[in-house]
Amino acid sequence: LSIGHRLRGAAGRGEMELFYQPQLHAGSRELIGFEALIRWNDPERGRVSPLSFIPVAEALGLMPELGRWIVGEACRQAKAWRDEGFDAFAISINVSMQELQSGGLVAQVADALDRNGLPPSALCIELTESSLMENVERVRGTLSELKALGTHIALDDFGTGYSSLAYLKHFPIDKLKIDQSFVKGLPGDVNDAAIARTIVAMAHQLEMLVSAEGVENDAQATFLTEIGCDELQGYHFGRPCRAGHARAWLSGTS
Ligand code: G
Ligand code: G
Ligand code: MN
Ligand code: NA
Repeated sequence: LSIGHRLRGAAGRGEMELFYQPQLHAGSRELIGFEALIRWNDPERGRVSPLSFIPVAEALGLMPELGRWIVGEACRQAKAWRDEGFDAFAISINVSMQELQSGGLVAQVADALDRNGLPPSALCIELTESSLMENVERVRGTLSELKALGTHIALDDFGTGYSSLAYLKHFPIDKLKIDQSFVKGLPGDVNDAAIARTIVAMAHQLEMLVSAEGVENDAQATFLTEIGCDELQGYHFGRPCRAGHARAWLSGTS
Protein backbone atom coordinates (compact mmCIF):
# COMPACT_ATOMS: atom_id res chain seq x y z
CA LEU A 1 0.00 0.00 0.00
CA SER A 2 1.12 3.56 -0.66
CA ILE A 3 2.07 5.83 2.22
CA GLY A 4 -1.14 7.77 1.60
CA HIS A 5 -3.33 4.70 2.03
CA ARG A 6 -1.57 3.63 5.18
CA LEU A 7 -1.69 7.16 6.56
CA ARG A 8 -5.46 7.34 6.23
CA GLY A 9 -6.93 6.44 9.63
CA ALA A 10 -3.49 5.78 11.15
CA ALA A 11 -4.27 7.84 14.27
CA GLY A 12 -7.51 5.91 14.78
CA ARG A 13 -5.57 2.65 14.60
CA GLY A 14 -3.24 3.82 17.35
CA GLU A 15 -0.21 4.23 15.09
CA MET A 16 0.43 7.88 15.97
CA GLU A 17 2.31 8.88 19.09
CA LEU A 18 3.36 12.19 20.56
CA PHE A 19 6.91 12.47 21.81
CA TYR A 20 7.78 15.21 24.31
CA GLN A 21 10.91 17.33 24.50
CA PRO A 22 11.62 19.28 27.71
CA GLN A 23 11.70 23.08 27.71
CA LEU A 24 13.58 24.78 30.53
CA HIS A 25 13.64 28.19 32.14
CA ALA A 26 17.10 29.50 31.22
CA GLY A 27 17.97 31.14 34.54
CA SER A 28 16.83 28.41 36.93
CA ARG A 29 17.05 25.44 34.54
CA GLU A 30 13.67 24.34 35.85
CA LEU A 31 11.32 22.42 33.62
CA ILE A 32 8.55 24.67 32.32
CA GLY A 33 7.02 22.60 29.57
CA PHE A 34 7.31 20.19 26.69
CA GLU A 35 7.13 20.48 22.94
CA ALA A 36 4.96 17.70 21.51
CA LEU A 37 6.47 16.16 18.36
CA ILE A 38 4.47 13.59 16.45
CA ARG A 39 5.80 10.18 15.40
CA TRP A 40 4.10 7.65 13.15
CA ASN A 41 4.72 4.00 14.00
CA ASP A 42 3.96 2.65 10.54
CA PRO A 43 3.50 -1.15 10.70
CA GLU A 44 5.30 -1.40 7.34
CA ARG A 45 8.13 1.09 7.67
CA GLY A 46 8.58 1.52 11.39
CA ARG A 47 8.93 4.98 12.90
CA VAL A 48 8.36 7.69 10.32
CA SER A 49 9.38 11.34 10.77
CA PRO A 50 6.75 14.07 10.53
CA LEU A 51 8.97 15.71 7.93
CA SER A 52 7.97 12.97 5.52
CA PHE A 53 4.32 12.31 6.40
CA ILE A 54 2.88 15.73 7.37
CA PRO A 55 3.28 17.00 3.79
CA VAL A 56 1.55 13.84 2.52
CA ALA A 57 -1.26 14.25 5.04
CA GLU A 58 -1.68 17.84 3.89
CA ALA A 59 -1.72 16.93 0.21
CA LEU A 60 -4.37 14.26 0.84
CA GLY A 61 -6.54 16.51 3.00
CA LEU A 62 -5.95 14.34 6.07
CA MET A 63 -4.60 17.18 8.18
CA PRO A 64 -7.84 18.36 9.75
CA GLU A 65 -8.37 14.86 11.15
CA LEU A 66 -4.73 14.35 12.19
CA GLY A 67 -4.58 17.86 13.63
CA ARG A 68 -7.61 17.13 15.76
CA TRP A 69 -5.91 13.99 17.06
CA ILE A 70 -2.71 15.90 17.88
CA VAL A 71 -4.49 18.65 19.81
CA GLY A 72 -6.73 16.12 21.56
CA GLU A 73 -3.86 13.82 22.52
CA ALA A 74 -1.67 16.66 23.81
CA CYS A 75 -4.54 17.91 25.97
CA ARG A 76 -5.39 14.40 27.18
CA GLN A 77 -1.77 13.95 28.28
CA ALA A 78 -1.63 17.39 29.91
CA LYS A 79 -4.78 16.54 31.85
CA ALA A 80 -3.40 13.14 32.93
CA TRP A 81 -0.23 14.77 34.26
CA ARG A 82 -2.19 17.51 36.00
CA ASP A 83 -4.35 14.86 37.65
CA GLU A 84 -1.15 13.40 39.06
CA GLY A 85 -0.44 16.77 40.67
CA PHE A 86 1.88 18.32 38.10
CA ASP A 87 0.46 21.62 36.95
CA ALA A 88 3.39 23.96 36.44
CA PHE A 89 4.03 23.10 32.82
CA ALA A 90 2.69 23.92 29.37
CA ILE A 91 2.60 21.77 26.26
CA SER A 92 3.56 23.31 22.93
CA ILE A 93 2.11 21.89 19.75
CA ASN A 94 3.20 22.59 16.19
CA VAL A 95 0.65 23.65 13.64
CA SER A 96 1.34 23.80 9.93
CA MET A 97 0.45 26.60 7.59
CA GLN A 98 -2.47 24.59 6.26
CA GLU A 99 -3.93 24.07 9.72
CA LEU A 100 -3.68 27.79 10.39
CA GLN A 101 -5.51 28.55 7.17
CA SER A 102 -8.16 25.87 7.44
CA GLY A 103 -10.44 27.68 9.86
CA GLY A 104 -11.00 24.64 12.06
CA LEU A 105 -8.03 25.06 14.39
CA VAL A 106 -9.56 27.39 16.96
CA ALA A 107 -12.61 25.18 17.44
CA GLN A 108 -10.38 22.09 17.75
CA VAL A 109 -8.29 23.77 20.42
CA ALA A 110 -11.29 25.16 22.31
CA ASP A 111 -12.98 21.76 22.23
CA ALA A 112 -9.92 19.83 23.43
CA LEU A 113 -9.30 22.30 26.28
CA ASP A 114 -12.92 22.14 27.28
CA ARG A 115 -13.21 18.35 27.19
CA ASN A 116 -10.15 18.03 29.42
CA GLY A 117 -10.98 20.92 31.72
CA LEU A 118 -7.64 22.56 30.98
CA PRO A 119 -6.77 26.24 31.39
CA PRO A 120 -5.88 27.65 27.95
CA SER A 121 -2.54 28.80 29.33
CA ALA A 122 -1.53 25.12 29.55
CA LEU A 123 -1.21 25.15 25.78
CA CYS A 124 1.18 26.97 23.45
CA ILE A 125 0.63 26.95 19.70
CA GLU A 126 3.83 26.99 17.61
CA LEU A 127 3.71 28.23 14.06
CA THR A 128 6.58 28.87 11.70
CA GLU A 129 7.70 32.32 10.71
CA SER A 130 6.97 31.57 7.07
CA SER A 131 3.34 30.68 7.76
CA LEU A 132 2.76 34.25 8.96
CA MET A 133 3.40 35.51 5.45
CA GLU A 134 0.72 33.53 3.71
CA ASN A 135 -2.81 34.90 3.76
CA VAL A 136 -1.91 37.49 6.37
CA GLU A 137 -5.40 38.63 7.32
CA ARG A 138 -6.66 35.12 7.81
CA VAL A 139 -3.69 34.11 9.95
CA ARG A 140 -4.01 37.27 12.00
CA GLY A 141 -7.68 36.45 12.60
CA THR A 142 -6.90 32.90 13.70
CA LEU A 143 -4.13 34.04 16.03
CA SER A 144 -6.36 36.70 17.56
CA GLU A 145 -9.00 34.07 18.28
CA LEU A 146 -6.41 31.78 19.88
CA LYS A 147 -5.15 34.71 21.92
CA ALA A 148 -8.70 35.58 23.00
CA LEU A 149 -9.12 31.96 24.06
CA GLY A 150 -6.01 32.36 26.23
CA THR A 151 -3.49 29.98 24.67
CA HIS A 152 0.09 31.11 24.21
CA ILE A 153 1.50 31.61 20.73
CA ALA A 154 5.12 31.02 19.70
CA LEU A 155 6.89 31.73 16.45
CA ASP A 156 9.04 28.72 15.55
CA ASP A 157 12.23 28.61 13.43
CA PHE A 158 12.63 32.32 13.99
CA GLY A 159 15.27 34.02 11.87
CA THR A 160 14.84 31.77 8.86
CA GLY A 161 12.01 33.83 7.39
CA TYR A 162 12.19 37.54 6.79
CA SER A 163 9.65 39.17 9.07
CA SER A 164 10.50 42.71 10.04
CA LEU A 165 9.95 44.21 13.43
CA ALA A 166 7.14 46.33 12.07
CA TYR A 167 5.49 43.23 10.69
CA LEU A 168 5.72 41.13 13.84
CA LYS A 169 4.04 43.63 16.09
CA HIS A 170 0.79 43.17 14.18
CA PHE A 171 0.45 39.62 15.44
CA PRO A 172 -0.37 38.54 19.01
CA ILE A 173 2.83 36.55 19.50
CA ASP A 174 4.11 35.70 22.98
CA LYS A 175 7.40 34.02 22.20
CA LEU A 176 10.09 33.83 19.51
CA LYS A 177 12.01 30.58 19.16
CA ILE A 178 15.52 31.20 17.80
CA ASP A 179 16.09 28.67 15.03
CA GLN A 180 18.63 25.94 15.73
CA SER A 181 20.76 26.99 12.78
CA PHE A 182 21.79 30.11 14.74
CA VAL A 183 22.46 28.15 17.92
CA LYS A 184 24.85 25.68 16.29
CA GLY A 185 27.82 28.05 16.05
CA LEU A 186 27.46 29.58 19.51
CA PRO A 187 29.31 30.94 21.30
CA GLY A 188 32.30 31.14 18.92
CA ASP A 189 30.68 32.14 15.64
CA VAL A 190 30.45 35.93 15.65
CA ASN A 191 27.59 36.01 13.16
CA ASP A 192 25.46 33.54 15.12
CA ALA A 193 26.25 35.41 18.32
CA ALA A 194 25.18 38.72 16.76
CA ILE A 195 21.99 37.19 15.40
CA ALA A 196 21.10 35.60 18.75
CA ARG A 197 21.69 38.88 20.60
CA THR A 198 19.64 40.80 18.07
CA ILE A 199 16.68 38.40 18.29
CA VAL A 200 16.73 38.56 22.11
CA ALA A 201 16.82 42.37 22.08
CA MET A 202 14.10 42.61 19.47
CA ALA A 203 11.81 40.14 21.22
CA HIS A 204 12.18 41.90 24.54
CA GLN A 205 11.52 45.29 22.94
CA LEU A 206 8.29 43.82 21.62
CA GLU A 207 7.55 42.34 25.06
CA MET A 208 7.90 38.80 23.84
CA LEU A 209 9.78 35.92 25.44
CA VAL A 210 12.68 34.24 23.65
CA SER A 211 13.45 30.57 23.51
CA ALA A 212 16.43 28.88 21.87
CA GLU A 213 16.12 25.52 20.16
CA GLY A 214 18.77 22.98 19.34
CA VAL A 215 20.89 23.62 22.43
CA GLU A 216 23.39 20.77 22.37
CA ASN A 217 26.07 21.76 24.88
CA ASP A 218 26.72 23.74 28.02
CA ALA A 219 28.70 26.50 26.27
CA GLN A 220 25.65 27.29 24.11
CA ALA A 221 23.32 27.19 27.12
CA THR A 222 25.57 29.48 29.16
CA PHE A 223 25.96 32.00 26.35
CA LEU A 224 22.23 32.09 25.63
CA THR A 225 21.44 32.56 29.32
CA GLU A 226 24.00 35.39 29.55
CA ILE A 227 22.50 37.31 26.64
CA GLY A 228 19.05 37.11 28.25
CA CYS A 229 17.38 34.26 26.42
CA ASP A 230 14.41 33.19 28.57
CA GLU A 231 14.00 29.52 27.70
CA LEU A 232 16.17 26.68 26.44
CA GLN A 233 15.43 23.47 24.57
CA GLY A 234 17.68 20.87 22.96
CA TYR A 235 19.48 17.55 23.18
CA HIS A 236 21.76 18.94 25.90
CA PHE A 237 18.75 18.85 28.23
CA GLY A 238 16.71 16.09 26.67
CA ARG A 239 15.70 14.50 23.40
CA PRO A 240 12.08 14.14 22.38
CA CYS A 241 10.90 11.08 24.32
CA ARG A 242 7.88 8.96 25.06
CA ALA A 243 5.28 10.28 27.53
CA GLY A 244 6.37 7.74 30.14
CA HIS A 245 9.88 9.09 30.08
CA ALA A 246 8.69 12.70 30.02
CA ARG A 247 6.82 12.01 33.25
CA ALA A 248 10.16 11.36 34.96
CA TRP A 249 11.09 14.93 34.05
CA LEU A 250 7.96 16.21 35.78
CA SER A 251 8.67 14.27 38.95
CA GLY A 252 12.31 15.33 38.90
CA THR A 253 13.58 11.78 38.67
CA SER A 254 15.06 12.10 35.18
O1 G B 1 11.02 15.86 15.75
P1 G B 1 11.34 16.35 14.59
O2 G B 1 11.97 15.39 13.66
O3 G B 1 10.80 15.83 15.46
O4 G B 1 10.20 17.14 13.77
C1 G B 1 10.40 17.42 12.44
C2 G B 1 9.49 18.54 11.98
O5 G B 1 8.12 18.12 12.06
C3 G B 1 9.62 19.82 12.76
O6 G B 1 9.64 20.89 11.85
C4 G B 1 8.36 19.87 13.56
O7 G B 1 7.92 21.20 13.76
C5 G B 1 7.37 19.11 12.69
N1 G B 1 6.35 18.50 13.54
C6 G B 1 6.56 17.65 14.57
N2 G B 1 5.41 17.32 15.16
C7 G B 1 4.44 17.98 14.49
C8 G B 1 3.03 18.06 14.64
O8 G B 1 2.42 17.49 15.54
N3 G B 1 2.35 18.85 13.74
C9 G B 1 2.98 19.55 12.76
N4 G B 1 2.24 20.29 11.95
N5 G B 1 4.31 19.50 12.59
C10 G B 1 5.04 18.73 13.45
O1 G C 1 10.66 22.78 13.45
P1 G C 1 10.65 22.49 14.90
O2 G C 1 11.44 23.44 15.67
O3 G C 1 9.29 22.29 15.48
O4 G C 1 11.31 21.05 15.07
C1 G C 1 12.19 20.74 16.05
C2 G C 1 13.07 19.66 15.49
O5 G C 1 14.36 19.74 16.04
C3 G C 1 12.57 18.27 15.77
O6 G C 1 12.92 17.48 14.70
C4 G C 1 13.39 17.88 17.00
O7 G C 1 13.49 16.49 17.15
C5 G C 1 14.73 18.52 16.63
N1 G C 1 15.61 18.85 17.75
C6 G C 1 15.29 19.19 19.01
N2 G C 1 16.38 19.47 19.76
C7 G C 1 17.44 19.32 18.94
C8 G C 1 18.85 19.46 19.13
O8 G C 1 19.36 19.81 20.19
N3 G C 1 19.63 19.22 18.04
C9 G C 1 19.13 18.85 16.85
N4 G C 1 19.97 18.63 15.84
N5 G C 1 17.80 18.70 16.63
C10 G C 1 16.97 18.93 17.67
MN1 MN D 1 8.48 23.50 16.98
NA1 NA E 1 12.00 25.23 15.07
